[in-house]
Formats: sequence, structure tokens, C-alpha cells
Amino acid sequence: MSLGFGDEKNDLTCERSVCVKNPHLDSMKEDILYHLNLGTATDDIPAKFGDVKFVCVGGSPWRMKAFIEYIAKELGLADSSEAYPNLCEGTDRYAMYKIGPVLSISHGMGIPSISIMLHELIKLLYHARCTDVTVIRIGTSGGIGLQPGTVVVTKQSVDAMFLPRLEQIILGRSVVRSTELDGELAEELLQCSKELGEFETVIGNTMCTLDFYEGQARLDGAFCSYTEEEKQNYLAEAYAAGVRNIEMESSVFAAMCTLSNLRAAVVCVTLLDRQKGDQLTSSHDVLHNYQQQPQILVGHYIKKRLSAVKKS
Ligand code: R2B
Ligand code: URA
Repeated sequence: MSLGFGDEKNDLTCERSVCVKNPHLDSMKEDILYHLNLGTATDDIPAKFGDVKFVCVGGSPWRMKAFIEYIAKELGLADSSEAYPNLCEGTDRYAMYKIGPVLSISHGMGIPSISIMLHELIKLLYHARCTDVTVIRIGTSGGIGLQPGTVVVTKQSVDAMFLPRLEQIILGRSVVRSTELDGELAEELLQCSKELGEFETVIGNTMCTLDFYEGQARLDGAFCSYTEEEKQNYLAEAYAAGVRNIEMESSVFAAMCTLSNLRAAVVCVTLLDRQKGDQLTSSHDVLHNYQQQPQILVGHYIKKRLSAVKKS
């Protein structure tokens, strides 16, 4: 049986505060955010996190540390010691850094990993009583029909059948949730890229898969039961459905941000054109430069938003 996502969406009553939709939370004396190594009884969550307005999430802990260093410099908030403590110290599951109103967190690879982090992040923002928070996933992806290094801002996250949905089994039943993202925010990010003029950016659909190899029609995994022609046909079908890149987290990211009333966007650079190959053959330096592009774009966006607030 399929439970629709409509009911979950329609009873959203809060404006731009962060919504949790779990009546059990109210009766808990303490909430332990186990994978972040934080908790309501052990940490003053509102004091530590109450001023957060932007959250950037990305797969690698190293990249998310680099992002906080970058954004600190961009916002003129860089500490002379340049030391940004990992706020999740004590666990190696995720890494979290903060500078002013910006939080940067790693989420690992794939839907299960980002989903655990997002449950705890959403509760963290809720306990901190944050308002007007924008969450952006910055990441890497495989492109379809795009020059490597192109940045894709996701219009819709679609599954491997090109449908804008996330199916999850809850209590043995199929629950389907919408993977909508904020269209206005996507356009604002595209505009930021035009202002920067440093790299190509497009808005397109992003296919979110459960696997890097067979799930993304690669021919170079340990197992493969299809031909090159079948792979190319599938990628051509994806392209015709508006898919411009493939990655592994956007669907649950979109679904969970929508449920909790968070403004959200996905900004991923393409590392290769999947119609031309499967292996990542570009040099380390080239790949490193590609990976900075989502950071530069989101950095520009945050700076612009903060300067608009200052002026008003
Ligand atoms: C992009 O890159 C990772 C796989 O290499 C995965 O986390 C993703 O979405
Ligand atoms: N990440 C993916 O999920 N797929 C790619 O092809 C590249 C990065």
C-alpha cells in the first residue's frame, strides 16, 4: 500500500521556522543527537546554533572544512588562528563547522548516510529555534551531455525511473514523498553564477540513485549485465526526461527539507560526461578545481544575501 505525501505536507502550520513532525519528541526529557555527538542535556543548543541562517552540506568532511575556511574569508570573518573546531568532535560519523550564521556539515555517501545526518540536523535547528534557514547541498555528480566542470542546480530530483519521488518503507509499508525543491532559490543561484561569470551553470533535473555503478548505468563495476548500447539508451532516456546529472543524495535531501519547511537547493558540479565514459580520468588538480565551483557559487549567494540584510 502506498501512503501519499499530501497529508504530511498539508498540515504544515509554521512559517519559516523549522518543523519537526513527531509528537513523541515532546515527551522526551533529553534528545541525544547520537551521530553528531550533541544533545539537549549536554549542549546549550540555542546558544551554540541559534544564529544559523545557512547550512551547507556535502559528502566529504575534508571538503566541508575547506568550505568553512573559504566562506569565513569571503565574509571577512576569518579567525587569525584559522582554526575551525569540529563541532562533532568525539564521533567520526560526520564533521561539522560553524562561522557566524553559516554551518557546514559532511553527510557521507548515499541516501541512508545523509538521511541520518538530516534527521539530527533538523532536530538541532529546531531545538536551537532557528528561523529562515536555507540549506544547500554542494557536491559532485556525473553529467549527461554537459562539458565536465559544468555546475547543475537541481530543478527536480528524480529517481532511477525519472520520477520526482522518494520511496521509503516505513512499518513495512511504502511511503512516497515529494522531492520538490525551491524554484526561486534555484533561479537566484543561477543568477549568482551569471554574476560570477567563472563557469557554466545550468538548471536541470538530477537523478538520485542507490548505487554508483549499476545504479548509474556504469560498465566498470564488479558486476554488469547490460551492453554499452543499453547503457547509452538509458542515459539518452534520462536526458530526454530533463536529467542533466546523476548523484546519490538529492532525493532524500529534497524530501526531508520540504517536510521540515526548509528552503533548499542542490548544487553539484559534473566531474565527467557519462555519455563519454565511466571512469574518472581527469587529474587530481582538475577534479579539485571542479569541486570548488559549487563552493564559490554558494559563497557568492550567501555573501549577497547577507549584504542585502545589512542594507535593509
Ligand atoms: C556524488 O559523489 C559520491 C559518489 O562518488 C556520492 O556521494 C555522490 O552523490
Ligand atoms: N558522483 C556520482 O554519484 N556519480 C558520478 O558519476 C560522479 C560523482
